[in-house]
Amino acid sequence: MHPRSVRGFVDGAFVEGSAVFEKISPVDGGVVAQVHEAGREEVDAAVRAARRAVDDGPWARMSTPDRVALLRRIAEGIEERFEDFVAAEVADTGKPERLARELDVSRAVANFRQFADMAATVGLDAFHTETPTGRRALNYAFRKPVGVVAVIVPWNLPLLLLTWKVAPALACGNAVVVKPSEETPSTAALLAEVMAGAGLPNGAYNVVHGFGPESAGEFLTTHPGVDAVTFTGESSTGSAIMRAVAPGVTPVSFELGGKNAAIVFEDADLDRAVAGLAESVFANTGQVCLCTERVYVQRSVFDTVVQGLAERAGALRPGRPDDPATNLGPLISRKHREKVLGFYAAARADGRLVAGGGVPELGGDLDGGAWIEPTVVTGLDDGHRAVREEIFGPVCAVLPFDTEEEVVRRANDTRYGLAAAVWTEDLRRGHRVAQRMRAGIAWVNCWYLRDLRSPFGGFGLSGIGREGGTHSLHFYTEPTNVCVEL
Ligand code: NAD
Ligand code: 6OD
Repeated sequence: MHPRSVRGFVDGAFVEGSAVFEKISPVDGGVVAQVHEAGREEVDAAVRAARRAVDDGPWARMSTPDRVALLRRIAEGIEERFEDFVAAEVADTGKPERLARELDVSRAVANFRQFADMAATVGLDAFHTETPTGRRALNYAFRKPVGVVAVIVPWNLPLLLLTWKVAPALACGNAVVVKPSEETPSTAALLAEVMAGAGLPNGAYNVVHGFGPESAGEFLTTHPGVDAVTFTGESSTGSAIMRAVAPGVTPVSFELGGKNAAIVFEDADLDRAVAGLAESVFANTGQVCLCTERVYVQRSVFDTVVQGLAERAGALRPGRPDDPATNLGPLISRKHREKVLGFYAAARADGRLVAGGGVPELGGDLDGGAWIEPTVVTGLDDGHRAVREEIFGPVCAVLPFDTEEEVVRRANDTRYGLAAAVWTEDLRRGHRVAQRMRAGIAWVNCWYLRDLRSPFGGFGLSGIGREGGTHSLHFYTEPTNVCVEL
């Protein structure tokens, strides 16, 4: 197939970059796209276009009901081109088409509808004040867009994570400059077509492509015209961005890495627990920040759970994304596979691989891809690097425990704090343990299920702030408290 050309989008028009790089398919190693990389000048043009859009013109003057209607038209626009989005996401990531349909593109539609609802219904914080000396006043917090928002996102759920930030930013009246991952540029560009078709005024949605350091990511985060940065990606990149924005004291919202624990008590419904655990470990080839990488299992049911997980790993079918039998995609790149294989080697040296551990031979052109076996490890200590560091692949370490107190301590013994899952039929224990998790979300008998109005984010190295529902509203607006003496 001839590689597509993916360009940036600035002030309502597609633009060339200062250089072009190749996007490589993780399925077979072929070139899927020629991507226009934004240099400093192109990034500057995007930020200026966004500034004009928020300061004056049709976007700045648009009423809330019109903005809400526009967000709903964007959702419809994605639905109308649903299969184009699926094809673009699959070409970049290699994920099974079914996953792109059921998760990535569906959630993009839901994100726009969710934040349209929020913008339509949100009220003002107001307080009636009476002082001891008898003065009375009405205080109300009038919310304004924060301004130009830089949106920097990773490659694992490209459109889902991008729209999770772009939808609330636009719902609050901001203009955005989006920097998608260099690995997954395509759906951000396609979304630009939908935005234009829905009637979004020029400059409200801009896309710059490129890498992080010394490329579009750095040029954007160091640009003095950016009023806020919302970022999803690795914790170390979050640190670099914090340093970049420090001179301007620019607000940040960070959704970063995780080393998520699941806890299986002996009273769990084990069939359901093993099915849920397998999904939480292997979904999207383990490339979801919420994926479980540490599984603590009460000793009496340890062997049953290990065997169940190994069977589920062995039953996964890697293959072409359009084959309905495929339920496991490749990793995003050969480079990422080297990193994950390094953890497999360390786990093999110090523990026992009960499933996987290598690279599958799929034959033909697929052997040029970034395929890897889903893997289950036992026999590692809590201090092992495969138990402490984020791997971001289809792998978990399974570790035995004896008591509730012990497992709470061990599960929380991490500098990350994104997600946790508790599997038990004892509801009181489920609530008790979930509440004690030092994590942004703690599931009981489920995984990756949540209301989009609820807070999403992490403790420690897993991030700064929360997004979702009115939590997003707080990040994407600045209030002026108006105090009127009565
Ligand atoms: P990454 O941090 O390498 O890259 C993310 C984005 O940041 C990309 O667009 C990249 O080009 C850009 N970038 C890199 N360096 C930069 C810099 N110095 N300045 C500005 N931009 C820069 O992450 P990744 O490898 O694309 O994604 C995987 C990571 O993302 C994992 O750690 C995963 O846990 C995390 N993640 C977290 C969440 C969450 O919600 N907490 C969600 C998805 C992914
Ligand atoms: O579902 C979401 O809203 C979200 N932010 C998910 C993050 C997944 C990480 O890879």
